[in-house]
Amino acid sequence: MGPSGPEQRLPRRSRSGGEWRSTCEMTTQNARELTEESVEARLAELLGQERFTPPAEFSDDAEISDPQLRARAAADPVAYWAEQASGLRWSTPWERVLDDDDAPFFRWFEGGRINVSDNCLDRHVEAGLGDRVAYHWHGEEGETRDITYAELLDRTARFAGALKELGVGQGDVVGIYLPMIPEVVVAMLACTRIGAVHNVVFGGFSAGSVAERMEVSGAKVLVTTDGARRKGKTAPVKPEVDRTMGQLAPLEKIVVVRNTGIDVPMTEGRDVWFDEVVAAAEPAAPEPMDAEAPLFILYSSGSTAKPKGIQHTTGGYLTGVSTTHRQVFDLKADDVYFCSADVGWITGHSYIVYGPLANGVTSVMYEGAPDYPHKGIWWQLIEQRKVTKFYTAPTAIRACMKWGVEHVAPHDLSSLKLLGSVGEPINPKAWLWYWHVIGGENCPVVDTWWQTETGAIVITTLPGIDAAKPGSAGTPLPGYEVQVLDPETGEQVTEGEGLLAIPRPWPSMLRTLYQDPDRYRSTYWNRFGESTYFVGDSARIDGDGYIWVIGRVDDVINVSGHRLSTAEVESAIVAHPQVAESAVVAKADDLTGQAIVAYVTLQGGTDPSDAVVAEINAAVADRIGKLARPKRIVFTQDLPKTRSGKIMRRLLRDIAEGRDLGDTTTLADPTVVDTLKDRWDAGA
Ligand code: 6R9
Repeated sequence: MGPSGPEQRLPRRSRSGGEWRSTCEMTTQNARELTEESVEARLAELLGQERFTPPAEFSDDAEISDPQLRARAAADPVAYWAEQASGLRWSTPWERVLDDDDAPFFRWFEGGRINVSDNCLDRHVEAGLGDRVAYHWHGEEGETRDITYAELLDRTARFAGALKELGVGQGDVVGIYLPMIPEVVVAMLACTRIGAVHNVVFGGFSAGSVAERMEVSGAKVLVTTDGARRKGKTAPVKPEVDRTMGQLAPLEKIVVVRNTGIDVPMTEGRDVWFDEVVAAAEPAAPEPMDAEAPLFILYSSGSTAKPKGIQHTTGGYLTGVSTTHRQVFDLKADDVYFCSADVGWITGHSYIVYGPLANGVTSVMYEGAPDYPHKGIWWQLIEQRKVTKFYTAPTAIRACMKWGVEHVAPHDLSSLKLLGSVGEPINPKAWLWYWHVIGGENCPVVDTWWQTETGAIVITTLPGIDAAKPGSAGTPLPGYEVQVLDPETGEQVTEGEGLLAIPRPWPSMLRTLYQDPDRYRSTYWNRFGESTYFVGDSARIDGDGYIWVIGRVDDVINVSGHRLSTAEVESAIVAHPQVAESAVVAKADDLTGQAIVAYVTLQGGTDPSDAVVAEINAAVADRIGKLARPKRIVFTQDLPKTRSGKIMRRLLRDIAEGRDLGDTTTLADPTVVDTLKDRWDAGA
């Protein structure tokens, strides 16, 4: 691909850096004197404040400063998205921006050809930015690696060549099961370079769940590692992969990244070392891909035990993530951006890999946990790398609040200019703590609402022009329309509560569920018709059009911003030979947002041995991952069921959250809940 095509739209350098910095330093000076008491007192003062307007220094230099942009985009959203897409490098221009002939199977930028790795790497290197650092990688034990755009391009092109030599071609699925190391980015980009479809599985999931996802997606190659580090310990990964993956028919090759250096078994003819194939390979050129060619599948939890293979495509996804990343994070060429998510989640895909690289910014990538080697590690990294934009989740903010300001106070956070939040509703107190303690009351906080399905941020505040209301995500970004609909009538609610819906297609939307178009249709397009996307969240809209997301309306639990399905956890529990039945519900939790509570009936009695409890927990950890282990398991003789045999989960949630149970007359046996309540209160 040549350097022709539209001029690349890279962020400008910030104008008033010096002025801004001095203001920030003043506040951080105060921030260093933070105590729990001073913070408590300040938050109490701020709790009454409904709106937080952007600091003037920020607005003056904002990427989006035109308050009319939303209105202009709304007048012709298709033209607006075409304008955004033209900032990318296309090898063949599109013929039609939006094809909605076969709704809900929408197509964007039809006829266009584009390569994602070309846009994320080659384009910047050709523009002379090869020496710019793409990632400052920080390991758990304090190691650092700086990877420039030129280096990332070289590694990616070589690994793409290696994948081709291993028999991977356009449309083939490649599984990626790696910790937060630079190779995860190389592996993803290498797939996009040759049109292979990646299927990244979060490193915190068990090898068993990886095997399941590899099987259902028909992955040909899996890229994994010898072992992973977590909080000072090394966990073997490859032996676990072998144990669960050995029998998978379509899986032809396993590529192993040497990460911890532990000794691992390699199967002759099937397993190869990443560094060896990269060294031996010829670099591959980026292959122009159809705009609608599948880019990746990412499994996400739905209402049933079977995870949904959410499928994104090439041109629309890249347009959505690059546009929203630039606008929401107010990108400047000298930014240092840090997103604390894991690459295995959609936040990592869109806002650690594709958005930041498409925009050519420098990111910090951290391998470890927020409390290892110490509870101030993020703030230390922000200070050391002079991070300007930081993006994390409410659950992490609440954990930091609990750990105390003493872990923040020693660090100079005056480089920060903007803070982001994602994954679940952020409660106003956590918002205010973030704003006051981390942002020094000088950084806009953007609460970004979106989903694996939406691919990119949909609702938030434009940081240079919109006031933020703590607890509300804000309003739809330009080019999007979002509605709150009455659950009974489907009518639009202009002020009040209802179900969130998106009545118009957008470029980075999912295109289907992998090999399951019927489920795609029935999950998202049945409730309000074939052109209105059913989100699955309930929300309130206020008189200013600000949206306050309440939570999921399906059986999806959100633990620390991670989506898990109740059915998935239940199946893992009932797999235990002594378990007869299980019902899993979410309980509100101060730290993790929601926590998992499992009600379990055993074959033969309600009093399990400690071994059974441990085995149930181990089964959940093995099938799904440690994060899905129930916070509490209540053993019971019976579960509350309707006469038709449906478990009444509402009652189980009420018991767990200590609410009044209300009407229980529809139950087949109303005494069941009284016994359950007693067992709950007794801590059984
Ligand atoms: C990006 C991501 C999606 C679900 C979504 C909603 C919840 C995400 C939120 C939020 C309130 C926010 N959610 N961001 N709720 N405010 N800012 O998290 O994707 O893992 O697919 O989860 O998360 O319930 O429907 P995903």
